Amino acid sequence: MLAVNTTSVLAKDSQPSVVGQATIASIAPEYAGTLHQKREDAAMKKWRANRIGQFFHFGLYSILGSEYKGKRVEVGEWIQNTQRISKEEYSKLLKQFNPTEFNAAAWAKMNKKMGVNYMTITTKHHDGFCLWPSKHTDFSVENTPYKKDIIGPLVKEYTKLGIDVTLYYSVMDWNHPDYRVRINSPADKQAMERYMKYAIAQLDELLTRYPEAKSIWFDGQWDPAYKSQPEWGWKLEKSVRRKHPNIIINNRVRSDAHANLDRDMSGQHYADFDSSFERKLPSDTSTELPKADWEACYTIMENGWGYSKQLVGHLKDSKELVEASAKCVSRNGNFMINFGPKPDGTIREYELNLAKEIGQWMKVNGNAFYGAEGVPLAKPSWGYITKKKEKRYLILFNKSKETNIQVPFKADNIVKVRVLGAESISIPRTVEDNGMAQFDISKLPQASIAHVIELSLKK
Ligand code: JFZ
Repeated sequence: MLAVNTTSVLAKDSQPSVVGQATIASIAPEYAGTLHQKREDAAMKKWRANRIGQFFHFGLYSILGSEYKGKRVEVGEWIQNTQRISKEEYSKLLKQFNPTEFNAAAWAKMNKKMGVNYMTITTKHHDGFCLWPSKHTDFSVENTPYKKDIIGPLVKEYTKLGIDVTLYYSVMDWNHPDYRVRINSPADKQAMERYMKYAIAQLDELLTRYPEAKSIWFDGQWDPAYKSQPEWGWKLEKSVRRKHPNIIINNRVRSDAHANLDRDMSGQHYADFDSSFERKLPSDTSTELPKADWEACYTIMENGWGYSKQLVGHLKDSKELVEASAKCVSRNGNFMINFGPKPDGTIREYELNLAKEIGQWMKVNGNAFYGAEGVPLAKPSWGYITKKKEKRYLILFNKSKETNIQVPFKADNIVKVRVLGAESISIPRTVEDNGMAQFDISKLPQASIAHVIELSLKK
């Protein structure tokens, strides 16, 4: 047995290096970032208008619940790697995967009520286990006691409720015999080339089985072998686009000829949108809006994405998640909230409660996000501003600190002011010397999450 090529590196060990000054011309053109401006076709416009999404990490690791041999690990879906569990040992979990309570319609309904417009599911995470019965491998749901496809029912039920489905696919694969972390010999290169054919065939299979899918969310592109051969990711991306011309692909799909991840050496990101804002959001000190489409994702726990039996450390609550959503939309980004379902296929109480609280808020205030975008203004102290046509939405998070808020719009231009869900509350206005509006919000009761004041501006 080879001792090498078994341990993938963690993403944070290989952050993208952006040179910044290089020109596109100095990069092998086919491997350069493709996005010099936003895609404006209908599919991309829909993706952008969706704004709020749901993420699920579900797989064999869910069975372990972030614990191995009595020890808790922080990142459940990485447990095979961090606990050095052999392939043989890990694949024994196949015989235990039996989410008898899994109910795709119930998940979809829960997310519909939560007010999310798209959903991303891990069809295959880094461990290589496939949640659909892939004809290209035995390492799938088909060879578990459960036997049945998980992806098909999800695609069907979510699509039925008008929620777009994104298929997450990890390039990194700790199970496939041909996958290589590093290329140390011509044989390694050949093996990895066979693996790339496997990945292309699997993506073709996914898009054949689930043509309703709107997007592919790639991940795990940072191992040295994959990122050192830019043509591999490039071919993967091309093959997906050939199969499904409208598909939307995130930038974790490939590298340039200099092994730069996420963005090429000129700072141009790959594919259709930038998904490298993970567990972190862009700085809000700038008034300029990002030029490219982007998406951030948060998990409820500090770091883990797959199920954890114990919920420890800082857990995000509905207010923190809505605030992160507001921040993303106010900077023209999308936001995805991750849940880690239990091994029986149900969603834990904590996450169901979050979904409920967020849903109650979205029902009243979701218009401030759906189809909305940011304004190129400094972030106000009291919260965030979004816009949609002639409407402006003031999303107030820090009300307790202020009774009067500065509104960065001319008082003369504001034709109507209303508090969403509390239309009877009046918001007295004054005009500042420079003509800008100031609102007295002292009559607004304390909100459990945030109040939204909708302004209609003159057309
Ligand atoms: C990746 C996965 O390794 C992880 O298990 C999870 O699926 C998450 C959504 O994506 O983790 C990453 C990827 C990129 C960074 C950090 C963690 N990054 O760019 O900082």
